[in-house]
Amino acid sequence: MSDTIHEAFRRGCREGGFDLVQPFDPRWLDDVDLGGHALGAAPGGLGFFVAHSRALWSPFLAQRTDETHPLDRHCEQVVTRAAAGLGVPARCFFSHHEPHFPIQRVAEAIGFADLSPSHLSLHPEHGPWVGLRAVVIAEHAYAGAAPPPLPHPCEGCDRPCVEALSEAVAKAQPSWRNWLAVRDACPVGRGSRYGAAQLNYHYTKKRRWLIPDD
Ligand code: B12
Repeated sequence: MSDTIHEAFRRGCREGGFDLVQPFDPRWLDDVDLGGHALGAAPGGLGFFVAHSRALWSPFLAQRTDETHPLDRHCEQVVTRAAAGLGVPARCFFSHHEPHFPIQRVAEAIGFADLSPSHLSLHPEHGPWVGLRAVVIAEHAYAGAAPPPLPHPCEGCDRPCVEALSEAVAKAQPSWRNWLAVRDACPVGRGSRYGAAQLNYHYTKKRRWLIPDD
């Protein structure tokens, strides 16, 4: 049953471009400060962490609607639909909603992504080239293993991201290229860097970049 519920949810997310879905036990968050957000999980609930790599881009372009914030809306639609398909009550927490849900803390606690000194979450394979989008808490038993062991790639790294971050925050108004420099400084997951269109859209939100990557 649990495998089926995992697979159905994962499939729904993957079809929308959210290729990184990790089930977890909400009890792993018992000691995490969620900044006042209440998960409302009954003991024994089932959590899903929803994120994406560069794999998001094509499905998003194909499915997007003509909204002011097309990516946020796309995320809400895909995740809400996948959650409804679980067939049990479920709550969705989106990283773009305010007050902000501390999704990076959750990512670390469930073994999804380590936190770097530049405040970026590093996925073991994709490094900082992931978007963290939603957490879903369902009324269903979690039947998996303990959190996966998380590599700590910043240990033993020269941490070039710290200098890049200092340069960004030293500016009264950092440009998107300053923020991009922080991500580019990280040696982890360089092969997963977003393509030109996805990258430009993520950083500038200019609609002219809503085009396929080569
Ligand atoms: C507000 C915000 C920002 C603010 C940060 C200001 C601040 N003081 O927090 C600004 C505008 C500067 C920013 C910039 C960027 N952000 Co931003 N941001 C957010 C957002 C929406 C909320 C953060 C928050 O308040 N969390 C709640 C608090 C309670 O959590 P927290 O654990 O205490 O704090 C974390 C963050 O706030 C952050 N943080 C805390 N203080 C500071 C100070 C500075 C200078 C920065 C840069 C970050 C930062 O790090 C903490 C973890 O270490 C999150 C999504 C989310 N819900 O988390 C995305 C998020 C953290 N951002 C993200 C990204 C990608 C970026 C940018 C690269 C630009 C972009 N949007 O593409 C840049 C550069 C980031 C960097 N580290 O280099 C991604 C990170 C993905 C990843 N792999 O880690 C997130 C998760 C959004 C997403 N959809 O994936 N961001």
